Amino acid sequence: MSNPSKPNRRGFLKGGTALAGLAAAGGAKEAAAQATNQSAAAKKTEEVIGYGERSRFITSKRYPVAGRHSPDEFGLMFHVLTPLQDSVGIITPSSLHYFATHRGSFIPDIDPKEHRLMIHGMVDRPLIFSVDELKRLPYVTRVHFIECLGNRARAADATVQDTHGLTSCAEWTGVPLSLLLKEAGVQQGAAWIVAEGAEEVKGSSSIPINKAMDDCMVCYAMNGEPIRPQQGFPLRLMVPGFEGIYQIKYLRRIKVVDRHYLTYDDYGHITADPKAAALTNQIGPKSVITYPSGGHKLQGPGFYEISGLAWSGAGAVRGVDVSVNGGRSWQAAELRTPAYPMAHTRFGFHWQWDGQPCTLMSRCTDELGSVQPSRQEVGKYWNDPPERIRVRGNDNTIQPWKVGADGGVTNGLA
Ligand SMILES: Nc1nc2c(c(=O)[nH]1)N[C@H]1C(S)=C(S)[C@@H](COP(=O)(O)O)O[C@H]1N2
Ligand SMILES: [Mo]
Repeated sequence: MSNPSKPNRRGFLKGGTALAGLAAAGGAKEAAAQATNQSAAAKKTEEVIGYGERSRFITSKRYPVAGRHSPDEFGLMFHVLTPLQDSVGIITPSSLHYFATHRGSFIPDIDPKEHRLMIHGMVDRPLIFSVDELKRLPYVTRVHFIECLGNRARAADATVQDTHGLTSCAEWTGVPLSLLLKEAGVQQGAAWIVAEGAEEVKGSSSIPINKAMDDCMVCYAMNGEPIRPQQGFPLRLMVPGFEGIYQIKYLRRIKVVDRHYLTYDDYGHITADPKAAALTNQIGPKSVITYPSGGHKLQGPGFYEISGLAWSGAGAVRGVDVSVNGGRSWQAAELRTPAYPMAHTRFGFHWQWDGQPCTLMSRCTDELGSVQPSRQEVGKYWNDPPERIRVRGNDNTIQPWKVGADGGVTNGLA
């Protein structure tokens, strides 16, 4: 804000520069050169302060899952992993949020002014919203994790980025879906919704109407700014606690229907075995130690603060236990952040390393009292032979990290 009683400081400075330029040489050439310098300076200012960047000494990066390059030779994007080994707190920076496309896709370049969301099907009043119209409505802001069903630890994985990097957590802002559905007037007999994205492969998923009316959000912002294109700009459906594939990006259509629709993307995520099918929509109680984890190196015996993340699709994290002896005994860790429902929660644990080889583990209990299982427990449940345990649905099994006598940390599944 300028103060009208004082001379305009910017105008004053500009005038001064112009006079100085004239006095020095008076040539048109010099004036032109000066103008160029000024616009270069303005551009530099814009670059340096317009939109921030991190220190050049910080190199933490996402990378694609093994064997699936992103972008591939056609420019399609697949699955890209968050560097959880470097994570602190619970918010994943937007630039490091994992991203995934169901079948490989170009990230669409959507003009938000052109974009529309249609709500139709079994409703009294089909509605079409522009992004600006949605932004006029009452909104909520919540912290939620997203996790892909493909987030499963393999013995060959070296780091926690490889074993668990297909989950991230952000602050999401949007309109409650229930508000939009009530506005449209859901008809008797409606049982599901089908949500569809705008990109060329039209990612879509079926969601039960009770979940849609409960806590789903039509989001337009993430971590304090418009959602990034890789995360679904300009609109994304948030289905808290459900596996990633339900969180429809580039949301353009919600159809209210009377049954579960077998969409292109639901296919492959549902199975004829109801026991397994029930495991594929809601993420189970899960946790992982992010420090120290695979690839870290401890600098000799002494004090270390074990740090990790815990989450559950069923609600808030109630507690986390840590074992420093491969699961023979467990001790309660401290929760270091608020335990928001369906959000990553940071835990910490004081540890004196005696220099002996050992195995570190963490185990989450959620607000329902459900406890994260070990791989052995899951294998027993499915009657798998111990050497060939196959985790069906969401892999929420306990992750062991082995600490060697040299302080090197490796995957305990290997
Ligand atoms: N429109 C659309 N929405 C989508 C997808 C997609 O390919 N298209 N991929 C889904 C999958 S498989 C996951 S795991 C999550 C990933 O969300 P993110 O890319 O923001 O991390 O988005 C889901 N929503
Ligand atoms: Mo996914």
